[in-house]
Amino acid sequence: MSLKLYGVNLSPYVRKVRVILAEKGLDYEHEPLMPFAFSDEYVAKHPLKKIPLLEADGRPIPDSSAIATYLEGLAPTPALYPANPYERARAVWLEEFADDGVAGGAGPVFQENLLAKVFFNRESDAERVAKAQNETLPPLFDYLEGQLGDQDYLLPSGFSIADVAVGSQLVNLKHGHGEVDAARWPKVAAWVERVHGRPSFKGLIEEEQAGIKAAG
Ligand SMILES: N[C@@H](CCC(=O)N[C@@H](CS)C(=O)NCC(=O)O)C(=O)O
Repeated sequence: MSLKLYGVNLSPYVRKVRVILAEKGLDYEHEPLMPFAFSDEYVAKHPLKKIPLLEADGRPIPDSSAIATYLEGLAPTPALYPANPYERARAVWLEEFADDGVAGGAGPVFQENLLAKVFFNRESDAERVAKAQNETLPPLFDYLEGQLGDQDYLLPSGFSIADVAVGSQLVNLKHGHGEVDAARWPKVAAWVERVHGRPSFKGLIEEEQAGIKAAG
């Protein structure tokens, strides 16, 4: 089985897939494709013109959630989607909460405080950052604080795709010098440290930080 992943490592969706691959101990080739000016050949495989895309023995799988589903079937242990139907539905919901919700807060902070300055050579839009930090993210952190209760991870069954997906978006917040206020959301702040401290995340974060340092 050959696996080839397309997409640059600072994308939270590419990172989500790389964390899954690391958690499952799967080897893969990585093509750090930038999400601009896609070739016709790429668009034929991913008509939404986004990264990531995985090729499994040359067969294309677009979208991080579709890729996650594939990898779970390919390498069922350690399981990242719980077997219990309700827990599994919660895992899929929290994956969506990350990809469609947390991304809307962490993304602007990352784009304005990191990409604008380091990669695009323009001033950051402070108003956009303030809106993300003060309006978009707080209710999402409130929700996560409630989800965690006394648990180490977002689901009672343990580490899952929910932690991978939300944790991956919050790496971009960190890269953009945003943070989870530990005084206001102590459980979320501790959970972020726990998730980002796992070997699967830690290695990637260090690799990305080295790349950012070299670029800036
Ligand atoms: N739902 C998609 C989202 C992927 C996505 O938005 N990727 C961004 C990079 S972080 C992208 O390729 N953007 C290019 C564009 O929107 O033109 C997934 O989970 O794979």
